[in-house]
Amino acid sequence: MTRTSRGYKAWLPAERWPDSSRIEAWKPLLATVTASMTLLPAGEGGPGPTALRELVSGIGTLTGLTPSLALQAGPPMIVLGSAEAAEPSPSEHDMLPLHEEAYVLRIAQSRDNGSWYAVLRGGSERGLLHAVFHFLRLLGTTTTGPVEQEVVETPRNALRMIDQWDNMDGSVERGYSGDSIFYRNNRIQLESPRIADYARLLGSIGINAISINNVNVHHEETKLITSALLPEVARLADLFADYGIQLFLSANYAAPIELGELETADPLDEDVRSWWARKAEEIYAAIPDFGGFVVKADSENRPGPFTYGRDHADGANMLADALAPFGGRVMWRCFVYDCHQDWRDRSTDRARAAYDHFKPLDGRFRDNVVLQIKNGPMDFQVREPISPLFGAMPNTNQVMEFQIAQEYTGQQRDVCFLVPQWKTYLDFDTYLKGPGSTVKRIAAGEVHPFVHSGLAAVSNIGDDDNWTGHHLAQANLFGFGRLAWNPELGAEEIAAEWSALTFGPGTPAAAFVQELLMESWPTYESYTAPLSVGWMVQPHYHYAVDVDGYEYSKWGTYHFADRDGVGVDRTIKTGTGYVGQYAAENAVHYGSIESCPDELLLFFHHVPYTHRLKSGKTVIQYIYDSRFEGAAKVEAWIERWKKLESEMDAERFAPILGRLEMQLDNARQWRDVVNTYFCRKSGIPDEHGRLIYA
Ligand code: GCW
Repeated sequence: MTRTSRGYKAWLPAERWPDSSRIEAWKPLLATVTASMTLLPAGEGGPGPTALRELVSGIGTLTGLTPSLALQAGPPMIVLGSAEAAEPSPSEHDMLPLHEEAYVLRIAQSRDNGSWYAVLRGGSERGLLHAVFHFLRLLGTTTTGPVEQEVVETPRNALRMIDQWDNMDGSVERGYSGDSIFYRNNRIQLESPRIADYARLLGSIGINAISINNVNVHHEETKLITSALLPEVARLADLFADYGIQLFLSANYAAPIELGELETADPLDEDVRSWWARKAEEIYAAIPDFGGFVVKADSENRPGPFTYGRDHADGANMLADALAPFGGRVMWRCFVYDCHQDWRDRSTDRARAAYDHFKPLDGRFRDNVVLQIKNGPMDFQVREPISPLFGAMPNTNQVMEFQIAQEYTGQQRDVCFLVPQWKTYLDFDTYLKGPGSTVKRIAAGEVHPFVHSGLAAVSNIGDDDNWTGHHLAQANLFGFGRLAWNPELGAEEIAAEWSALTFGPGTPAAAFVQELLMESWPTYESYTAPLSVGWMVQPHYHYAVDVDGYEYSKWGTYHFADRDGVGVDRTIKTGTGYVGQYAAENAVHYGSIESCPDELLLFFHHVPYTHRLKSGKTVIQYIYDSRFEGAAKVEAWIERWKKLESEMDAERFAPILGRLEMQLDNARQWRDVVNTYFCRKSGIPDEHGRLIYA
């Protein structure tokens, strides 16, 4: 592990600006830093001191300057450049009280003597830390000298959370970038500098919560809440707190049994209730700022309240009551469905499950319970409609869960920049409280009066030197943080920002990477399972193609291809009725073959291969064309990437080329298997006579 490698530094300041004129232009501003005294409590950590340290070291890395430091009393604030110039002209915003995590950043030139200054003011030290990272992003994306500007930023989502699916044996569930940075051999790796470096990466993009173990909590991880491990967990909590990030743990619903202390986990049993109440006391004694629990219960064979004839509200409330005296929260996941389905049974529809289980419970959850709902009704496929549950429980706190780890979207071997996909969800109008009830507004708590809400996502990092396996997969982690802070940011804007920070502003590599990222989701979609029918992957493993891999399985994930057609009828009249879970506007829109958008057609309808899409193509011809186009696109990327060899560092050029070549193999295999499969089923040849192995 080389902490100095380019990949390791990711989007943070990594190397000296190549042009000395840029350094000269910024020097008057960057040579002096004046910070509020409160930022330097003797020997203590916390986001304030972190902010100052990050600023000084970022300036040093980019410019080689060592700013002189002056201290002054006052609220969390840093002034760069001429402090005298800054003081007499405070902008109006400096007077406003700011939300705790908000900040003002002003760069200006003194009217008196032309000297440059910048003022960074936070609503708290956490706000100031965000301001510093904003400023460093600005430095990292500029090719010119300072420009006058003023921004006031408040995070749109209160909760911006990362979920690690790390196990204590060192493995990572759905991890595609090596082993866990947190654990090895059932021990917490406290000695590893990577954990603090990861906190830094997350802090730099505005993440404010992290759950540090897999939602599938096995025996060893169950012990994270015991006196043996809590002191170590507390040290992790401190590392994250320095970057303004609150620590959560995934809890085993059956912990009292698993730890050998009780014989039941019945949420209404008094012993169970007081066991958890004592446990909460113990946890908060060790970690006063503990965030709470993430819980996967009665899902994929995990224990839960169903065992005792109780429901999810009983289960979640019991834990919530234990945490409430300390301000803790329960993130209760809604990924609940029958994973022992009989494929012969056409009446059960896995897509319906979350809504069917949870919707009737609206109003029964405590204020400190937050339902965590996956973005789609199935499972992080390359294309799914929005989960109809999101926003459908006006009296229950909710966060949306995305998956940054590319389980079904190329596993960080294939490039698939997910920000454009996430934006289709965030921008989606649910109509649940009239027009304009978009997912991003629901998540931000602007539609229903949620006490807690926001966005959560499954992390994609591991102990690979560059964190994410594929260098370009870092863009997804970065993008999630940026979007969680401000869902109005454009996908292209985020791609541009990340590419510039990572490959250097204005470089040919940054320009091409930005383009490639923006093409990557549609490309991945075009060679894998067509028109949102989903799955078609090798069971369990979920990367390579296997069209019928899940077709006769217990998992409820079927495409129903026969000789005449393909797709799942989820309509009210003839199908599973799933579409009826949406507000009327969307139910009607998706429910009719005429109005259902092409890209979601096979999710909602079973259609003949000869059905004409809105594009004018038949379904079968669309399948053939897009599979060929997808693989050809990857070929073209490789040719363009090769031309960049002399423009960039070998450290990243070769591995990225290697991944693109793997992606091409994968794309060709998908293309040929899917095309052959449908050609054999339908007997309809390709109009253009291309090679299909029928
Ligand atoms: O997508 C499925 C994954 C499981 C995962 C589960 C979940 C953590 O294949 O590996 O388990 O979702 O979200 O709980």
